[in-house]
Amino acid sequence: MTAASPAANSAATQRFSVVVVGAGPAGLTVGSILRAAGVDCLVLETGTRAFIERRPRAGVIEEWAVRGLERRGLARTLLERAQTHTECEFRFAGERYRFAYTELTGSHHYIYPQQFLVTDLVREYADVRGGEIRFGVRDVRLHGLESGRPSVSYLCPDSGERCVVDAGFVAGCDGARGVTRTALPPGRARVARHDYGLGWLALLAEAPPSCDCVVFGMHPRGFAGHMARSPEVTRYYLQCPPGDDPENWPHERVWAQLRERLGAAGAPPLKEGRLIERRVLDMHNYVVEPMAFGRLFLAGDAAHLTAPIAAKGLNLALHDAFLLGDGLVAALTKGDDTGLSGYSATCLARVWDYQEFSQWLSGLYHGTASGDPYRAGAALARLRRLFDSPVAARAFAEQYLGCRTTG
Ligand code: RFL
Repeated sequence: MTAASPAANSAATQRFSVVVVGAGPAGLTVGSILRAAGVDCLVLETGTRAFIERRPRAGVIEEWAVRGLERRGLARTLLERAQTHTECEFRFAGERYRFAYTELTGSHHYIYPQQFLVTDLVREYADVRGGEIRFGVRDVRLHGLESGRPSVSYLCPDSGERCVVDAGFVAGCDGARGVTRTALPPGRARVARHDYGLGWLALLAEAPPSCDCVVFGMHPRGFAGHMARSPEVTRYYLQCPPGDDPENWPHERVWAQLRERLGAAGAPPLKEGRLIERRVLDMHNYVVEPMAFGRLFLAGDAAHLTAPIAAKGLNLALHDAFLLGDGLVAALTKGDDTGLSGYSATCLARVWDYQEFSQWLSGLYHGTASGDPYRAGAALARLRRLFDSPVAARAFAEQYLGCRTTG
């Protein structure tokens, strides 16, 4: 929400060089980069610390992103605890096809649950680097963006009073449901949207992984996915109608559908367990262009959404955060604005690359169950090409790992 000026009952105004809205992977990474350079900054978060440290979401992190965290001193625990994956498996027409992407690229994936990463980042930002963070804030509003003297106000959870903070810069890192994106003046930003018209039932099972790698099942009844999260917890996906009610998916139906859609000759049986998360995600994407207005810079899901089809959202959030954190440090400590002025265009190049890959992958995952023999035939051709053509295989591996654009 935008407001011209803060409300009248403001407590004394404070000032920070940067106010970061949102303590997800993007916001905490930006904050940690700023603190490492001695820049004062404030992170505002609507959730509690316990809530953000337990919220399960992503788990597949690309190697370049982990190297980026490592270079900024943010990957120590991740590198000790994360698994590495070098292959994935496609199952279709009753057969298993192993795809060894590390052999083709020299690059691999890390498997590390997002809530572990957020726990590491909040500890590093607040406890180690001494960054200020306010949890449980309400009704965050941005002011003065047009004047070039921004401020951010919010309702304090304890007093209920509206607090005002003057900000040299604002980092909008408040995710897909945040408010900073809506502060862009109409006509100054374009929002490109795509709706896939389908849903995924996202599941977390209290069960060890059933395979040593990510598995994608292309089946006439719909796509199914298997992704390790930890030795005790596994994520599964089942394609379903958009807007479907998770109550339509009781335990027995879920496991029967997973067994059917992921079934293939010689595949080990699925290790079943209690379902600790069952939610329907409607598959849609958006991209805000440009990702900056004056002294407001958007990062992560606040600026662009990629449905979990290609497991890219967290990776893009980290890419934005590296560029934004480094750009803000250069501007604030050296007076060098080059990073900030190129921020939006550099981020968007990778964003659109991943958006296009997500489209391509959606055709491959969902064509078989589309009910349209033309799309089903094309999906099968797309799959076979990965195993018939070394050039196609390498192109896929580069996109899957995000290693083409980083070189
Ligand atoms: P986040 O993580 O949503 O963090 C935003 C933070 O802002 C807070 N907030 C506010 N704070 C202050 N004021 C407001 N008005 C606020 N409104 C919201 C929120 O409480 C939150 O703490 O955004 P960020 O940092 O941009 O990170 C993006 C990623 O979280 C997201 O892209 C990924 O989780 C997407 N994703 C995946 N990405 C991958 O790269 N690999 C994966 O394997 C992967 N799997 C997934 C996923 C997303 C999923 N869901 C639930 C959509 C699997 C799933 C099921």
